[in-house]
Amino acid sequence: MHFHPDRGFQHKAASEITPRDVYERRRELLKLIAVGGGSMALAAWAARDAQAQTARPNKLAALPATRSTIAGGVTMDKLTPYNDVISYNNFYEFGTGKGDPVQNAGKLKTRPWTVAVEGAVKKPKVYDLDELLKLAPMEERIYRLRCVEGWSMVIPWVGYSLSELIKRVEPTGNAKFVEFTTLADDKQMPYLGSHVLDWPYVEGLRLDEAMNPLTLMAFGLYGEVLPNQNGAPLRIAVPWKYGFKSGKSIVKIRFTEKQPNTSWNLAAAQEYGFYSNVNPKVDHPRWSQATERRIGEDGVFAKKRPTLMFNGYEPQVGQLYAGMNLVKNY
Ligand SMILES: Nc1nc2c(c(=O)[nH]1)N[C@H]1C(S)=C(S)[C@@H](COP(=O)(O)O)O[C@H]1N2
Ligand SMILES: [Mo]
Repeated sequence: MHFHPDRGFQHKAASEITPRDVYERRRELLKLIAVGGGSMALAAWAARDAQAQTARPNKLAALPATRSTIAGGVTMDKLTPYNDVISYNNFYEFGTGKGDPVQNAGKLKTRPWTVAVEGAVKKPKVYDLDELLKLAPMEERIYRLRCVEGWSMVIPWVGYSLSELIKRVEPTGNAKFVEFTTLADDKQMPYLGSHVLDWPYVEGLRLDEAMNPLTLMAFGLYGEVLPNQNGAPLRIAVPWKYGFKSGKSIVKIRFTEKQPNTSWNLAAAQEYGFYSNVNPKVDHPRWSQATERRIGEDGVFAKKRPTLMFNGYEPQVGQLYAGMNLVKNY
C-alpha cells in the first residue's frame, strides 16, 4: 500500500473549493461510473468517498483498493494542489494563457462522446464513452507531468492503461504507430481561429510506447471526473514525455504504419521532436531543460528542481530506446 498517511488524498486547496463543489463533482463521477455498471472497484470507492464527504466535507478518503502499485505509478513527490492542477493549464483550443482554459472550457459538451478506434487493427470500433468507462478497472496513478516549457506538476490521475484498449482492437502487423486526434469544434472552442497550431491537435506514439503500462487513458484526477480544462472526458497521460505528447479530449485513435504528423512537430520541428522524451541533457533550442519549476511549490526563483531522465521513469521505459541516439531523436 502506498497511501501516504500524512498527505492522504485530501484537496490541498480545499479552502478554495466549497464542500458543496467537491461533493457535487464526486456525485458526478459516481453517476458516470454507475451508468455501465462496470468498474466496480472505482464505483465502490467513489460511493464510499461520496459518503465520506458528508462526514468530512473537505477530505477525500484513501483509495487502498484502487491505488496502483506498478513501478513508476507511485511517486514520493508531493501532489500538486488541486487548485493549481485545474487552473494552470495548456489547452490552446481554449486560449494560450495558462488561466484561459479554466475560464473558457466550462461549456465543453463531454456527453455524448465517442472515440473512433481505427486504422491497422482487426477490430476497428467506435467506442461510446460509457463503454470506455467500464472497459477495464480504474486505477489511481500518481504521475509527474513535465511541460516542455520548464514547469512540472504531480497529478493523481484516474484511469487505466491504454494497452487495455489496444489489446481489444487487435493491431495488425502493419501497426507501428498510434495517432491521437483531439476534438476540434469551433462552436465550442473559441481559439480554433487563432492558427497557433493546425487543428485538430494531433499527437502520436510508437506502438510499443503506447503499449507500455505507464501510458494511461485518464478519465479523472484527484478522484473526480476530469475537469474540462484538463481534457475531459478522456485524455492520454504519457508521464516520461513532455506534456504536449498527452492529447486532451481525444476523439480518434488511429493505428498506422508510418510515423504520424503531429501538431507541434509540424509547427516547429526543430523544437518539438516526435519523441520528446523528457531529457535534462537535451535542451530546447531556446532554453535549458536541466531543471524545472514545480507548480505550487517553488517560489519566483523558479527552475531549481533537477529534471530527471525520462522524467524519473527510466527503469520502466529506458529499454524502449536502447541503442537509440536521443539527441538526434529528440
Ligand atoms: N488538445 C490539446 N491537448 C493538449 C494541449 C493542447 O493545447 N491541446 N496541451 C498539451 C500540453 S503543452 C500540456 S503541458 C498538457 C497539460 O495538461 P494539463 O493542463 O492537464 O496539466 O496538455 C497537453 N495536451
Ligand atoms: Mo506542455
